[in-house]
Amino acid sequence: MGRLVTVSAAQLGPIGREEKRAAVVRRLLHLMEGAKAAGADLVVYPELALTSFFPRWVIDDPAERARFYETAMPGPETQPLFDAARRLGIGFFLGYAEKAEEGGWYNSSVLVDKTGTIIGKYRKVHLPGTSDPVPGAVQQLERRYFDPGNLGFPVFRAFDGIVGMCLCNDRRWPETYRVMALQGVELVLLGYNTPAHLASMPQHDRFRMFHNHLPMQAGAYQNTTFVVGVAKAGLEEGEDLIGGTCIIAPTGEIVAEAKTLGDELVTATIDLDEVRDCRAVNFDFALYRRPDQYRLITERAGAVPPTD
Ligand code: ING
Repeated sequence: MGRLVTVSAAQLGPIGREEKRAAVVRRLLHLMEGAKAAGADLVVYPELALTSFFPRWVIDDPAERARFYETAMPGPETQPLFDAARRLGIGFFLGYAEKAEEGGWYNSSVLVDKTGTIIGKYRKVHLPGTSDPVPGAVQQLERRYFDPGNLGFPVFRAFDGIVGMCLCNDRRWPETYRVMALQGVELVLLGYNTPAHLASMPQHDRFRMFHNHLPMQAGAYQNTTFVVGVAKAGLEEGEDLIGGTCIIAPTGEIVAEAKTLGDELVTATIDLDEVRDCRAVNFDFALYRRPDQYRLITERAGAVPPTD
């Protein structure tokens, strides 16, 4: 009998700019109750799951911008989530915009156990887009509204395994999974807000879902870990966001996937012991990896071609 964990990926449909936190939390609670009814030990919400994806707008008024951040987690408006987790006996991952007590603004997530206690926090490392507005109506201003994550890629003993977190663009970078895999991660939880159209590269629109699943499947396979990727989806304030919420096995196969662009639970029971079997096939890190030959990965940010 393996280490069975039932996970519910809780995809969210659009969240309006003026949608009240309490209304969003009611949607999250409804999904949490559905996850519990499906037998889930853990429910995974998207990135920035409490608000509309506000980096799509230029927001110069500091008070208006502050509206989108949480000054405490839990705070008064999110406390019901923690209370429900304790009452139902289910854990959760929640993505949110964090105004840090020590200063700084982060695109963050928390991992919460079945008693409603925060096990760990993550702050998004890879911030896409621009610091300044670009021509056009739809922006990607995460580098304007968030500081780079400063907590690394921690992993936590939870849900009978080793669990890690990342957020959206992080899933496109192999280093994300590898740093967690070097700490023994068996289950990576992530949320995303990914536009279906990039004005700067319309010819890549046809790759959008392929480039969503590919890095998560590769990350799962190359690091022998489960990956749960959860979308904020649908037409949100005029911007099409992709769905594709999924649960991926350490073989790289997608074992469950969302069918809609709205609030939808995608649930699967996974056996964390499958990680050990996949590692045995090819990925015995200690035996096969050659860090002495990989130095450039940590020493160099941008590519430097040969001079000759
Ligand atoms: N969103 C997008 C993502 O990485 C993006 C940004 C979209 C980058 C498409 C490249 C191509 O999924 C966030 N929030 O990171």
